[in-house]
Amino acid sequence: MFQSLGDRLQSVIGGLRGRGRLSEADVKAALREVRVALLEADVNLEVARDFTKRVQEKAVGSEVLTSLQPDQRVIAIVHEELVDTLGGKSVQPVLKSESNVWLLMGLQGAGKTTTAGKLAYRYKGQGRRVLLVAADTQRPAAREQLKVLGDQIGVPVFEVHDGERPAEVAERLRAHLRKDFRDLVIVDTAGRLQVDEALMDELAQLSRLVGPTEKVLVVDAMTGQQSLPVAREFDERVGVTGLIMTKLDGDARGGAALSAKHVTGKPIYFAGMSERIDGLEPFHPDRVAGRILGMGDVLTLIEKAKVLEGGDDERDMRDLGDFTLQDMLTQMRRLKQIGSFGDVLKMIPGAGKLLPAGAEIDEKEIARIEAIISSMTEKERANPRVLDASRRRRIAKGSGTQVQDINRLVKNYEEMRKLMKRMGRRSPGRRGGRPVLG
Ligand SMILES: Nc1nc2c(ncn2[C@@H]2O[C@H](COP(=O)(O)OP(=O)(O)O)[C@@H](O)[C@H]2O)c(=O)[nH]1
Ligand SMILES: [Mg+2]
Repeated sequence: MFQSLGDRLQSVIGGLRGRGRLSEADVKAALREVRVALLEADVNLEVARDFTKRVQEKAVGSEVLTSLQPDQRVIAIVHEELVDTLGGKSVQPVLKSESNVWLLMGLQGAGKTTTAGKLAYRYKGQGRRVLLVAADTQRPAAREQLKVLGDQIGVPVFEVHDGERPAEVAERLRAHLRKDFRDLVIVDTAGRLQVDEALMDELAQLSRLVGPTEKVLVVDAMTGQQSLPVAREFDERVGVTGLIMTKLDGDARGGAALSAKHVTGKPIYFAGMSERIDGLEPFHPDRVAGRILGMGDVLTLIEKAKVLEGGDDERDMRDLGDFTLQDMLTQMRRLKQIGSFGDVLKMIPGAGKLLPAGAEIDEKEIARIEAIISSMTEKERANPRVLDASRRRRIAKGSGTQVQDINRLVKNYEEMRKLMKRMGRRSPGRRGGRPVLG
């Protein structure tokens, strides 16, 4: 996500490094490049303009111009403004102890049905009694898709009938819930290719009749910021409480996410990060900004690892600074199960840079790293500084690799450890505590 925007911003800011004191003209020139990068990432014009204006005001009015390391200050300001542009504080949908009804709406193909399944999976995992409602009265195939998802995750699916009126749907649903109580009802609705009157009427009626506690608009990040203006129509006719942005994996340039708050005025609750049932993450503007700027997203990484272990991994939280090679291997083994290694690596601070340009590190690479680390003694794993030339030769031999491979691994590890330490010190999540639902 945001790969090329991140690269561009990092290189513009990196260009300020080691230049000593900056003039106002230097800052302006850098910000012009930032603005071009934002526009190329499909960020809304006004958002891009405001963004650079605010960064410039802060930069010129602060110690940036007198600082000997102005890039550090600039990156902090850009980070702050990115967080703000992405919506500021993370917002999650309201979830009461019972009687929650969430209505999912959006254009066809936005990812409503997939997202309904992901949400059901997520909250079932948190002990909720979930019901999925397949409310597309036009297309049996759309209902079947949700049925398959429900079966897969063990969540019941309530189906509407072909052509059933919203009033009947609401009535049957109410009767159904009286017999089989559910505390979270997720309604997947029909989409059209474009907003049309019939769709809006049906949605508005359904919404009035079932009384949703959250009205969530699902938007496709791949479509770019042009996926956003429909939010106004949905908001006027049905009301929108928040957004879920899908397909933020892949080539999404980021324009939709960075423009969403400005264009729709609504918070992004979740981001869809893959087609898989577990590919949904709470949207944390600060973490996303960190990822864009290559500071990585250690907190999301740790949460994923925790989910996988099913345990509480306090140690990881506390001791990021003591990150050892052994930790690196443990993380990698766990994370291999979570998703593509390339995706995972991008969440580690600075690690995105370790990826060869345009290429993802593949499973073979991780197997090689595993082999190398497995050939080390406990002591070497805990403290790679003891690795002299003869130890490196021994490890290379033992793992069937070359000495250069060992050198590269140690170098990468050192870099990662340094960044982890830095990130661990300033990660905002430590002050903020855990998100309500995350
Ligand atoms: N890569 C990726 N694909 C997604 C994501 N969410 C949905 N999709 C895909 O988008 C397509 C349309 O999704 P669907 O849920 O049927 O959209 P709907 O018409 O709004 O119900 C499907 O191929 C999904 O697998 C996501 O977060 N990432
Ligand atoms: Mg659908």
